Amino acid sequence: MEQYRIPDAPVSMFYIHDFITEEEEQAILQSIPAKRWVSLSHRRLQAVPTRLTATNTLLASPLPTWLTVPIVSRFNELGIFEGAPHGVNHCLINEYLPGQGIMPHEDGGAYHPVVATVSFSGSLVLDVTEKGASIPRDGGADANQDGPKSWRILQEPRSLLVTVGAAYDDTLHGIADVTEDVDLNKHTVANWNLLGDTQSIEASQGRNERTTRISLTYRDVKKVSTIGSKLFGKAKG
Ligand SMILES: O=C(O)CCC(=O)C(=O)O
Repeated sequence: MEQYRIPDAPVSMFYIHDFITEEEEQAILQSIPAKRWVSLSHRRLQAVPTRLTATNTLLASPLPTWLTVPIVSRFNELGIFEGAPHGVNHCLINEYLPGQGIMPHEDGGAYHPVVATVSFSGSLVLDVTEKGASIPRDGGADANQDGPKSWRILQEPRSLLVTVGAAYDDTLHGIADVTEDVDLNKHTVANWNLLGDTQSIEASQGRNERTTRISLTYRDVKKVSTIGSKLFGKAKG
């Protein structure tokens, strides 16, 4: 994974462009159930297999095949969830229209500290901000001696972003509710050198006009109850 490490970001973020092919992207998009969306104020969401309980417990049920093939075997080849007690057992599907986003937040203690996000359709900027002073200060897109540091990570369609360890524990992440990301260049985008296509951004003077973007965030929920598999039986593919 070392070659995919985002150099100026918190020490433990990785970016791989073209993690899936266009054909795989289309097949997965077409498999997302149209009727399971939950509308929130600034995006819509599906939790697979289900939402966590009030005690952050997952009622265990296998993920459907369209979510795991080919993505989870590629995670395994890269060792992304090595050390996670259950491997991948949960996936959140988020959809953002232009002008939608998600408030800065942390994913918290319900999950093993590894998140793997695969992006679909549009590109957008994920804003990552230091929570405290515990991340090594080894440079960054927005270095600031006084306040918390922040980084802009451009997520292209078909890319994978992996957040582990200190980046998981010590930063907040959010997506601005704008219709366009601006001022994108090698100085402001932490993963610029890892992007698949910088030319089109340069050609549009550092602008990324938002279109609908879908993300799949794969995780390992720490607390699992097997009552779920008894209730729901085998997952549908
Ligand atoms: O869509 C994304 O890339 C981020 C999603 C996210 O932050 C979350 O589901 O907690």
